[in-house]
Amino acid sequence: MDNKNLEYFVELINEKLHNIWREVFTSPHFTIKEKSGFRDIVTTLDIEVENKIKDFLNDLLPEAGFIGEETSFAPAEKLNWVIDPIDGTTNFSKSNPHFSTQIALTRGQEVFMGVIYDPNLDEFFHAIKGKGSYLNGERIESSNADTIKKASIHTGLQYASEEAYERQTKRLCLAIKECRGLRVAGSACLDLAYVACGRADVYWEESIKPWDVAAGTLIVSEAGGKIESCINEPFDLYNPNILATNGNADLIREAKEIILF
Ligand code: LIP
Repeated sequence: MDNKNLEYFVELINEKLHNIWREVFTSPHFTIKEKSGFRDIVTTLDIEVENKIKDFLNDLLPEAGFIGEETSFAPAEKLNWVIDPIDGTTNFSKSNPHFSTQIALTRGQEVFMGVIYDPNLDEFFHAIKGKGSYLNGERIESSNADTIKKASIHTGLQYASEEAYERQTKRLCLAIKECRGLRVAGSACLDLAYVACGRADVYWEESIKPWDVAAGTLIVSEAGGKIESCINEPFDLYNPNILATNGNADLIREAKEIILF
């Protein structure tokens, strides 16, 4: 994948996402449906935004497939756009301004480029593999926090089993005692973007989706951070149980003591 093309794609996607959200904010009407349960909802705007993004990306790169939270799941081994139109849908549905749009270009476990756009703060995070991470065009780097006592930790409350629930509640209890701050903000994409720019130092979450993490894994890695699994197995982009850190070995060791017990 040619970097010149990827830089051009980032520019066009930046402009397109600004235009889409300008339209949404002028006519923010939507209805809500439950998907797999009371905690997993979708609004009519999620679907509308995802379809607008897919139409735009299809013109940009017709040979790429789509893995979109609301409308499609192409084979992972293909070249795919991975899309979360509104990450933090619960926040969005309650006019909580902490949400984002995520787009990544992937093939298998490889992420070539990723963008995360926060339309409320007008913050556009992006990375191209091997070219660093940026916030509104300015280079960003993960923090230099070297101990959990200096760390602001983000997490989410997804769990897929009673065993995972027990694991997560134990982690939360340990983190409360050990870290400087603990946040459950409701957008995995922004949790990852914040690790990349130093607003957070650690983020973990189990049982989330490729569209919650694809762009963020690249943006964190290109900012000097590290992406691993928060359970004892290799990280899998298509079945993510994620642990993102600022890359500091001492912090990672201490974080794993409360996360990977
Ligand atoms: C959300 C994630 C968040 C997780 C929520 C939800 P969505 O994504 O970003 O981290 O804890 O349960 O999955 O569904 O709002 O796009």
